Amino acid sequence: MSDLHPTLAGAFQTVLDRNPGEAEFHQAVREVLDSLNPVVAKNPEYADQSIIQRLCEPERQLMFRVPWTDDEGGVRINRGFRVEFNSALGPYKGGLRFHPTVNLGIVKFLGFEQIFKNSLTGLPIGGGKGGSDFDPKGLSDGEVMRFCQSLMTELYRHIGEYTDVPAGDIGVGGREIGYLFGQYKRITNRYESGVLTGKGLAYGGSQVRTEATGFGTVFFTREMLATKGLRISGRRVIISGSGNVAIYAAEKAQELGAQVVACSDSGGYIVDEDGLDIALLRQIKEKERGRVSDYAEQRPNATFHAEGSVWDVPCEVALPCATQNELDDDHARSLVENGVLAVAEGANMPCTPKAVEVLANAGVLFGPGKAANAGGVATSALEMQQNASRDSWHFDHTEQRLDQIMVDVHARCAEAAETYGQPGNYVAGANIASFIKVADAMLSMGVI
Ligand code: NDP
Ligand code: 2IT
Repeated sequence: MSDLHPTLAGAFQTVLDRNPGEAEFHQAVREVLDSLNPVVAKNPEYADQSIIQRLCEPERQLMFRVPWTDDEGGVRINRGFRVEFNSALGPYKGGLRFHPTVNLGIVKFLGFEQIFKNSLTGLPIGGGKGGSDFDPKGLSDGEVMRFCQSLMTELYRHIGEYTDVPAGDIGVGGREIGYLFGQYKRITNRYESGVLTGKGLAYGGSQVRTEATGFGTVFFTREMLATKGLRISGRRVIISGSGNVAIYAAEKAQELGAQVVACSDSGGYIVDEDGLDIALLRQIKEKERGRVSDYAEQRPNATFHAEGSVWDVPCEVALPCATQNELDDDHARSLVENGVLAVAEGANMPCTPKAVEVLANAGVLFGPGKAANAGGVATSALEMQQNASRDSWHFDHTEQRLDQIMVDVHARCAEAAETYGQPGNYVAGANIASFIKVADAMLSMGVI
């Protein structure tokens, strides 16, 4: 951590005072502010009009009760959230997370990250996030449907294609978005396709949205490696998680010739020296809603490990694609000792600040989440474009758009890092490039 410019230090203190106990939110804010010293020093206008303070205060925070009935007839209560963080660049945009660990601080950290990520895409989307402490694991489709309908019965009044456009995140995939869209359509009596993204292909979804976050993370990794004259082809890759982001990161890495040998879930990790069988993994995770341990049982050379960490598996490229703070400084040291060349965050803030420091000191290429996983939300914006024009693009065309967006995100980060004297530092580059665009938009619009 650096010593902060007085404006940044003041803004950070306000965040600590005003949001007690929200450790992940503090962490996300601090990481951005740590990059902004040279920006504020060079451009004093960004210290004016309380731009930094305003950026750290959500425009609107919604919290509501979500009652639903389980299959036994019992009434259950969850808490729903939507934090509409910043709309300087466009309608609030960001996913919904359903996981028992969700609370206001988690949603604020994710919403804050989303402002900068969305700015980096170059597309007209503001930042927001939402979700619930609902745990879909082990519930029937009917229970998940009733929960989604209840959540939308409150959420519908706050969202809209020009206002706030939710999508998926942990625990929210195609099934949940379908139920949410159905209830929105029913309550409003409007077929407003652009109100949610990640929809099914049959009703206004975009090709490549399912794959986009994982594919984009691998495209970003490819770009980072290329700056050192390296290729991903032939490299040994490990991935954490085995959900939406992890599966499609693995698929694209394999398609580009890498050997993907490990992935995980909250129960442990698997190693498959034959290279992951993605079709089998998808069958188990997406269709059967099973565990990685089930995968190990069905593959002759795969092993399941309930103890230890996936980060102890030797690799050249590591892609954390599960959750926040899942890769700490000990894990980072283990990766470095095993010769890792590049780490790209498919998840949001999976590496702790100390882990990032260890990787940076060892000269490992490091792609922060707000850049490396921006392909998901970027393709959501492409879905909004298709919905607005009542059009639907082919897979190859959409994937080419995503690839170019990731090339551009990489270039924006690299250029800002260079301009502000930190070549190769993608953390600084991502924070600076994205901040400048949002701050310029906010300055233009006056004090609102
Ligand atoms: P999924 O729900 O599809 O998968 C999540 C995966 O991470 C599962 O394997 C899950 O294991 C594991 N996981 C979740 N929480 C924990 C935990 N506390 N400890 C250990 N493992 C955990 O989610 P996604 O793949 O969509 O999201 C993964 C990450 O990527 C998140 O950080 C999300 O914010 C980020 N992201 C997602 C985008 C998207 O488009 N979906 C876009 C950009 C970022 P288990 O099943 O055992 O819980
Ligand atoms: O963290 C993220 O960028 C997402 N969960 C995707 C958000 C979106 O609106 O597609």
